[in-house]
Amino acid sequence: MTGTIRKVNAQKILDSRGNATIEVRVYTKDVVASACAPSGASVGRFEVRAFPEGGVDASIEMVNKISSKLKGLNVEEQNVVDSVIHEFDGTKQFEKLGGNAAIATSIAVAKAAALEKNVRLCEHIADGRLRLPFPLSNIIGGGVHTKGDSIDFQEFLVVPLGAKKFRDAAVANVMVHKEVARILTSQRPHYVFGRNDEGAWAAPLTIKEALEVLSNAAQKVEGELGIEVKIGVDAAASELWIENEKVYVYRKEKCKKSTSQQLDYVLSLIEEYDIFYFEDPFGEEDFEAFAKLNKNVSGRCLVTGDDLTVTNKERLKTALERGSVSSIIVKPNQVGTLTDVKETVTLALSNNVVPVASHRSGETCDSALAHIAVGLKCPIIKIGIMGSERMAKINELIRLEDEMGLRMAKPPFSDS
Ligand code: 2PG
Ligand code: MG
Repeated sequence: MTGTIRKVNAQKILDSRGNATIEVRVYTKDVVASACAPSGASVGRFEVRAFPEGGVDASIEMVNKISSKLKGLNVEEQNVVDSVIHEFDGTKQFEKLGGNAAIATSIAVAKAAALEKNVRLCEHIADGRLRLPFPLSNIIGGGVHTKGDSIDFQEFLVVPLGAKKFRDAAVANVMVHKEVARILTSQRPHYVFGRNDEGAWAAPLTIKEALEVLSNAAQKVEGELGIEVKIGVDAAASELWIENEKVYVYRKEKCKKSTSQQLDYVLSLIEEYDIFYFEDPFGEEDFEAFAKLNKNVSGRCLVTGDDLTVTNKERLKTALERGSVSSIIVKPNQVGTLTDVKETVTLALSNNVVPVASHRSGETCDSALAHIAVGLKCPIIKIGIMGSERMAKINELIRLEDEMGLRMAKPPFSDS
């Protein structure tokens, strides 16, 4: 029958950091579809496990085993496939199969269904009107994505919310990236600058220096293009938190902050630099501190959960009850199946929480994330702007814009 799964298998490939990851292939009579899983470096405690004990090889063995359970199912029935994946694993955290194998299988099935129907992946997973997301791009990087004496916060980002076309938005982010390099090299002519895991500039800066350089570059590009360019931060604060001492440790800046000092500090940065987007300002268990910040900046700055919510519906429910976030990161491999991703995004959207489809620091050239963002109506996609593995998603969105004539999503906090 059309769309019936004949077999599923997997292969060990390398990600953008050169680390092993998994690619899964799904075969029907007429099509073969494959999907690759990325990997994080700042991994949340509540994410599913990327690989089981035994790593990628053990995961591949498991995919060979799940093949007989998926054989005979139809690629159209994503829910059924995803529940078989859950049942087969039997653990909450995908400890047996590994979340990376689970998500790669789930997405490969969706890709096969799209191929069978001769439609694009975003059209297959969508219900309703398709819109293009605004690219939120990492321009200056620190934390665990950057080697050496790196900036204490992980990411300094921009999002060109004034762009009317995705292509213009992507170009704006590229221009900010280039302008930051120009400013840095003119300020420090004797340094050599390099790019980190996500293609962001690695630079010997303090947090405020990074924000200063980023703001200046964003303003310059804003003036040149006439497009509003907002700035954002991912503090990845779980990486700074020391549970025993109940403090955030800023290794580079040589200081420690209690939770209330962290709140004051984040608030002061939002005010001073007009920050539009703030991800993981507190540790992954602190729904309360998130809520205090969210209340203070509501309507002007997105307070985004990543390690806090881990694309998990139950954790999002807790965040909603407490008013902790106005936005959440959507990383498919944090949760393991496309059905889980959809449920989390639907819950977010129906509560006016902005879902931000997101890459991982270790990526592949798979462009499915672009389709997931479009198909599931995420108004923002967090994706770097340099490196082929990031460009694979950017260019896919440019293609979707050109070929399908899609329009941009509505920017958060706007009535347009
Ligand atoms: C993050 C991500 C992506 P990682 O913290 O948001 O930028 O990093 O994939 O290492 O978790
Ligand atoms: Mg993050």
